[in-house]
Amino acid sequence: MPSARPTSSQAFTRARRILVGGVNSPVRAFTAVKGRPPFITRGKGAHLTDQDGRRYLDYVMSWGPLIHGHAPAGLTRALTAAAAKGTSFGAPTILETTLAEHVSALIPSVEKLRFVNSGTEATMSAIRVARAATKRDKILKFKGCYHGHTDSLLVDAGSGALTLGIPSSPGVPKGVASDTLVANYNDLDSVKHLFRAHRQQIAAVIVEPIAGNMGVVPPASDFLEGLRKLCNQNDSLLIFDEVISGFRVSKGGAQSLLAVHPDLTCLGKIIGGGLPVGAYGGAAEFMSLVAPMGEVYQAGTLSGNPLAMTAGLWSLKRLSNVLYRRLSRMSGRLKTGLTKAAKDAGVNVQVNSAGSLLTPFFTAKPVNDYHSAVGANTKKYAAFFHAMLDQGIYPPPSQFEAWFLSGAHTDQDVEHTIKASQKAMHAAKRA
Ligand code: KE4
Repeated sequence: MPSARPTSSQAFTRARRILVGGVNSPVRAFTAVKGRPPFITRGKGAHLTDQDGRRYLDYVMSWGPLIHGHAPAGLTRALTAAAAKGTSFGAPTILETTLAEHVSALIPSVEKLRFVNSGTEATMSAIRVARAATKRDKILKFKGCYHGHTDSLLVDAGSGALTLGIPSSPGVPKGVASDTLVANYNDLDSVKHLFRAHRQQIAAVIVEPIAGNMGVVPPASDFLEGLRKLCNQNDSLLIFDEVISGFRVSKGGAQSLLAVHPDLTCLGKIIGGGLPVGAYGGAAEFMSLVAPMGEVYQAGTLSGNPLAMTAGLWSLKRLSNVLYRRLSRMSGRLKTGLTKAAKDAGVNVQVNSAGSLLTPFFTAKPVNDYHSAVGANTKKYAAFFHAMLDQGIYPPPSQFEAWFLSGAHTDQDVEHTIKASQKAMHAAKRA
């Protein structure tokens, strides 16, 4: 008699014996919302199924890569065919060139690029290029922005670091952290102050052009243009971390949507279609500093591997204005519905959104930076989250993350989510 399929809870108990916290990325452990995470057996379209056979409408979507949903049939076919030819060669392939050409055609500021295996590698490498190009050590980031877990950027970080309350991680040497300056998002004066205090010492400003890791916080109208001007005035590079916003908020990412162009761009998530990919790129004058053309060293065993390139190409080729219009329409409807459900339940909620990204903040005040984001009531979010999960809706297990829609979501899914939120808002009210 085959053993009965383990439940999610049994799977979690087993996982915690060998995997740190039972997970391979902290936010998945449900620490912020308490409870035990479902262990997923498959995804299809906009839905997940767990070990217990429960089905969920998914608004995490692997944290952003799956703009076309889980396991689209065409992608599965393309990956199966690619895998049959080999998973990795450690040698160049035309696939890498073709995907790079697609990225550059959609994001023209990326004249030359390098594929890596994660967003962390992309931002880490872009910082290295900026330091080499300017011969300066300091970098400037924003409180609550998350750029992956490289030492110099794990200072006042967002996402999982903010979720777990460790925005500046132990293990980051003081010497490294001292070269990381931190300003406030949407506060140009805080940036001007640091440029004045560290004249000609700042190699680069790195920013999420539309912040997703405090929850969704769009830029104020003058913010990005202001950063562009300050970087020009101070001979510093402007780096857009578009790991979330790239190909998410428009075909050309945030820089195309908002018409502000960085010197370097970091990408990930959607360009891998659910396989591990990152990329960094920008003006050829800067990227030519990278080995083997230049002396800035960066390398990776599986960088540009044929499976990830196949998935990325499949995904980028199917980006269309029709898709973005649909995503924005569904996101707008969801925002309106969540806002009304909160109002009807007498709960203070501010829903921030940008394209198909959104976050319901459980607070009465507008959320436009780190301080207003962390003022949200995480207990109420947790109660809302579990009430949604109990109804088969799977939002991010943290107040400080973005919800992701996909082309696989439907108007009916959105209406179902809004209806479930009416009950979940009452759960938040009681928390
Ligand atoms: P990865 O190293 O996780 O591929 O990418 C790091 C990264 C860089 N820049 C931005 C703007 C990002 O959002 C991320 C990673 N995003 C988180 C979700 N907020 C990944 C989820 C997780 O950490 O498990």
